[in-house]
Amino acid sequence: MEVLDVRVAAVLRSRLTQYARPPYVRWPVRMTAPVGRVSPRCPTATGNRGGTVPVFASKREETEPPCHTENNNMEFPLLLLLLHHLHFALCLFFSLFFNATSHMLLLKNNTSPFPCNFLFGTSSSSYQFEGAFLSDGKGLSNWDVFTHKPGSYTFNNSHSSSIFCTIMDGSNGDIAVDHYHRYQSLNFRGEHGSVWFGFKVKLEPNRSKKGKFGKVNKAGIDYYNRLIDALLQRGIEPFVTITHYDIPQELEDRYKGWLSPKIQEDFKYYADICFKNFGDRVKYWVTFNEPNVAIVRGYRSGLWPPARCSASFGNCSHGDSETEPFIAASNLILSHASVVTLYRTKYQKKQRGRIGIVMNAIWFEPLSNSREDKLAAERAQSFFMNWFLDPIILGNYPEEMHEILGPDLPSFSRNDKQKLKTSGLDFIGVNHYTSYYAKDCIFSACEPGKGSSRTEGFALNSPQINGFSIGQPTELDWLYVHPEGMEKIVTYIKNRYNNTPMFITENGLGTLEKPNPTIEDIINDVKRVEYLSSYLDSLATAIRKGANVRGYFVWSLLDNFEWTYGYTIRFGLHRVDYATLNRTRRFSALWYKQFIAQHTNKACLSSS
Ligand code: GBH
Repeated sequence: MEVLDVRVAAVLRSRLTQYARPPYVRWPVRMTAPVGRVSPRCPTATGNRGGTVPVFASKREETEPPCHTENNNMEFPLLLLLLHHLHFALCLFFSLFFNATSHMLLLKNNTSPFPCNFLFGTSSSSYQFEGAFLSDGKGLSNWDVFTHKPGSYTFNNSHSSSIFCTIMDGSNGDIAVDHYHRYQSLNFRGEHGSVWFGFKVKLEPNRSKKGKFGKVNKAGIDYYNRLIDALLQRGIEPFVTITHYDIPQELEDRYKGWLSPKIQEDFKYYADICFKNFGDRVKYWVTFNEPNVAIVRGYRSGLWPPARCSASFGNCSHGDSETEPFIAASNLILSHASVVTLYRTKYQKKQRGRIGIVMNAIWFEPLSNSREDKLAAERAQSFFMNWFLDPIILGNYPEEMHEILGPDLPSFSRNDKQKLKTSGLDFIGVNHYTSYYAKDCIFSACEPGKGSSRTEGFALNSPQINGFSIGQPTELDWLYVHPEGMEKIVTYIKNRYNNTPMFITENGLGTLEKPNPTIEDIINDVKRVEYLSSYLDSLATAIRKGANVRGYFVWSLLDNFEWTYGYTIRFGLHRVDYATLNRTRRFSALWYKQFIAQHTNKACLSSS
């Protein structure tokens, strides 16, 4: 059966304010906005915090571009972007659906190393795809607010004055690829997912219930129900992430988001709604996407919301890069544990699904053969990935973290430890793109600052050190092609965590597009195919050697909103024209389809 796998984001939409507004308005559509209504422009006045709508201008001015990629003449500038919705984004990963049974059978007479019920698919996320950021009563997420705030990227408007944005191309996810409105044209088969979109679940705040959201937004539930059903009808397995970076802005305003232990209760309440409403059909749940990235960028470098850091780490008005990431992480880890416990005790027996977490996983290669650099590579991993997986799977933080951080590492109470011990996870999701070198900074000298700080375990990590490059550079400064890293990271995780089942939940190559591209430029993405093919090869080697890997999803189905990079970077197997939102299938989509067909064995399908 042909199936696509898509990772869709759904969102819990918490409402801050009642918006009576047209369903979908985008600049330069003329509208007059009453005070308090959202006006989608980034450079709004500061000092408006603490109200119900912290960031937006009270009056819309039609003459100035918003901070999304429009320029004066075109509604969408060249590289633009997509969508995404609300809070606590629920991401669905739709996997290939092979009438899957839960055990792994190796194919007979088949050279393919991929087990016969292996899930192949693609990934997506709600803020990056959905758009419709104010539709159907959706509330504001921290990313809705952040992308409309003033930041350090400068643009000139039509009056030759400057506007300052948080996103490189001045864009945001207000529209993204408009999946919210395009699911009717959902057509995955053969086209590898022309469109789909996530759900919205909206929670209405009810302040009388201390620290909790109140009513659920029915429109949101309905939307995600329609989406899940549409996927299943097409033979696509939904693989759902409850939180892909964004959380309701309200939680930031009310108690500082992840810095407060109160978030554990709200997160559990939200997850319960997801399990209750969708768990009859969703069999793969992910609590968090890349918490290691979200926490580091939110609380150490301050490049993402809530933009907190200390002066030597970035440019923030508040924060403490040496302590807050560890506090936020600890609340997040305990939130994961509560939700796993909830699923296990209330739903799993009946719904028979599995639950895990997704980590960003970089392979850290020692810069030299010295013992010091080898230890540094271990420390880099501990301070990046094991920081989260160790407590969840092994019950406590890595030893190196205790040694280096001392009391700055929050300790787990006896109760917490008990909770961690009984929850755990059913699988580890691995997002792997790149490898970095690691170099010792304890016994040898390193430049002070990011990349070698105490918060990173005194291990300098970077794709290039002292003129040595870990692999072929790409158009993205953070992504170097080093396919061996796939086998190495998968094997590392296998050994450290007792061969817990793994899914490669993201892997892909981002590219830039030249202005006025020809159709050839758009379609002929040979580099992406080479990248994917080499990484899949390396994954195959790890599986042959015994790694328990059960699925692989390409990031991404479509070009989409790439966070700080806005719409300038393209990861899609399908290209999106941001002026029309039309999609064009790239060569890589065809190649991937064939790859899946070759590695799927009919005999296996019927026997499983
Ligand atoms: C994934 O993270 C995300 O889960 C997904 O949402 C995203 O679209 C995808 O990557 C592709 O980017 O600004 O130079 O400091 C992968 C880890 C962490 C890689 C943040 C890019 C920013 C690099 N990402 N990082 S930089």
